[in-house]
Amino acid sequence: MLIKNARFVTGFASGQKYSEYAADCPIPEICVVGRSNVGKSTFINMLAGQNKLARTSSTPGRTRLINIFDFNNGAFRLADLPGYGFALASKSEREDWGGLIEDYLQYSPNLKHTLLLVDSRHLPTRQDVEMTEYLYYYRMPFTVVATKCDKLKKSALSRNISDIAAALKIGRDNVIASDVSGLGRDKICEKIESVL
Ligand SMILES: Nc1nc2c(ncn2[C@@H]2O[C@H](COP(=O)(O)OP(=O)(O)OP(=O)(O)O)[C@@H](O)[C@H]2O)c(=O)[nH]1
Ligand SMILES: [Mg+2]
Repeated sequence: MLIKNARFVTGFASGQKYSEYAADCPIPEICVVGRSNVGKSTFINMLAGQNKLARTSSTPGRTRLINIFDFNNGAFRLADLPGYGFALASKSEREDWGGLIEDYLQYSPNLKHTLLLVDSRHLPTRQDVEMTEYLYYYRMPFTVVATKCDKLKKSALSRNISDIAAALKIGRDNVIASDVSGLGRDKICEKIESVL
């Protein structure tokens, strides 16, 4: 799968609005989930080959909506979701975001696959583990993507990928190493192709 073009479609503040909309345009969708600041929006830009498609920020809590991006003129869509576990958000906001992520996962009619992003420098958080348990429970296929690999030396990266896979109880081959410079792009594109 070669990515030829990408564009922002629209953002949704409620799971219900989103699912009404999505039911009317059955384009296969892949979502990007993970903790706040892990690099979800940066990852989407990296795949698209565009710097400013999805808004990124060094401050956690940038993405607050379900943002939908169209790739290759309707071949598939990516959903950029708000991050979880942002400690500085007010309690109601934190709960809202959790709600929005879960609403998306439960009610997205076109969801085919989930990309769970984790930080390559750290072991998965409790919420990352809960997310994998959630996806297993609902039998939703997913792939783990380790972000920010440019920040690690090769030997540390290899060790961390093994540790992340073990912590999430998945095979090492199910963790794709990625970074903003394009590492992992080909593997992700292959994965998307196999999902479609
Ligand atoms: N060095 C490096 N920095 C990265 C990489 N990916 C993301 N970042 C940085 O990490 C910060 C967060 O990136 P975002 O893409 O906004 O993260 P997000 O997961 O969308 O965050 P929320 O929308 O708040 O949930 C930004 O300062 C990015 O520049 C990467 O591969 N390498
Ligand atoms: Mg974001």
